[in-house]
Parts: sequence; structure tokens; C-alpha cells
Amino acid sequence: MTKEIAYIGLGSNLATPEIQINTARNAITALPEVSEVAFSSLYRSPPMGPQDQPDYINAVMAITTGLPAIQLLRQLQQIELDHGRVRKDERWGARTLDLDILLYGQQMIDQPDLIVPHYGLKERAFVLYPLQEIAPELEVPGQGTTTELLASCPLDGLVRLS
Ligand code: 5RU
Ligand code: CA
Ligand code: CA
Ligand code: CA
Repeated sequence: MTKEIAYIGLGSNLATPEIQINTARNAITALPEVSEVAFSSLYRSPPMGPQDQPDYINAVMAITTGLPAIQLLRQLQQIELDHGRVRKDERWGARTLDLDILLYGQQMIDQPDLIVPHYGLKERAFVLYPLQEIAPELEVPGQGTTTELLASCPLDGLVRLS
């Protein structure tokens, strides 16, 4: 059985975000064929994109998994629904829980439902800082290490919570 290390971005800005992130972490770890390797600090930041919504709490976790990337995505989408996520008309609006596959081994995936490395990774402080915290030497396929990427990414109001 071939296992990959994958990195998942977690975000929430509704319904007590810290609780959403912590229960999502437990739900991810509870998945069959998924084990937690590392979990970053929690970070607070103002919303990027539409700004008429609450601040976000974000974190990044590393897992090992025997699940193919698309099956991992389906499991994460189910956890989003279990956390009360509802589709709204407004793009990029507030949500109880958002789970993104940031990286899946060194694979580059380009399918209708799933693009890896994640599209916003290199310019989003709320992704890059927590990722760099748990994987400073990590090579982002085609883009350099997380530490190199972070050097040209402004904090944009990001605060690490203790
Ligand atoms: C446009 C620019 C749209 C950047 C999006 C989050 C973006 C967010 C999040 C914070 C979105 C996608 N802001 N905005 N944290 N997600 N701080 O998780 F990220 S919508
Ligand atoms: Ca498990
Ligand atoms: Ca996202
Ligand atoms: Ca998402």
C-alpha cells in the first residue's frame, strides 16, 4: 500500500471558528487510512476576497494517507457538510468550515474537481505561514520551498494565536 503525505488547509469564520477547526481536526484524524503527522498553530486574519464577513481562523495539518487524492477530497467535503456548511449565492462568502487539499505528496493534479498544489497557496499568508511552521523545508512542486515562498508573502494582518 503506497502512502502519501498530504497537507490540508482548514478555515472557518462562523459558529465559533476555533471549535470548528478543532472538531474538523478530530474528524479528519478519525478517517480510515488517515493519520495525523503535524498540526500548526491557529492563525487569525481578516477576510481576503469579499470583506463584509468575519475574520477567519486558519490552520494547516499534515497527514499520511492511503486514500487516493480524489477520495480524500470526497471525505473532506463530507466533513464540511457535517459541520453545517451550506452553499450560498455569494462566491467566497462566510463558511463554518472549509477544507482544502493543499499538497498531495509531490503530485501535480489537474482534474475538474481538484487542482493540486492548491491555487492560492503561494500568495495567501493564512496558508503559507502555518504551512511553513510545520514544513519549512517542504518543496512545493514547481514553486520552491515554503520558506522561499514565505519570503515574498506579506502578513496581511495574520496573527498567530498562542
Ligand atoms: C480571494 C482572495 C478569494 C483570497 C479567496 C479565506 C482568498 C479568506 C480564509 C482568510 C477566503 C478565497 N480569508 N478568504 N482566510 N478564504 N483570511 O480561509 F482566499 S475566500
Ligand atoms: Ca485515522
Ligand atoms: Ca479555501
Ligand atoms: Ca475550499
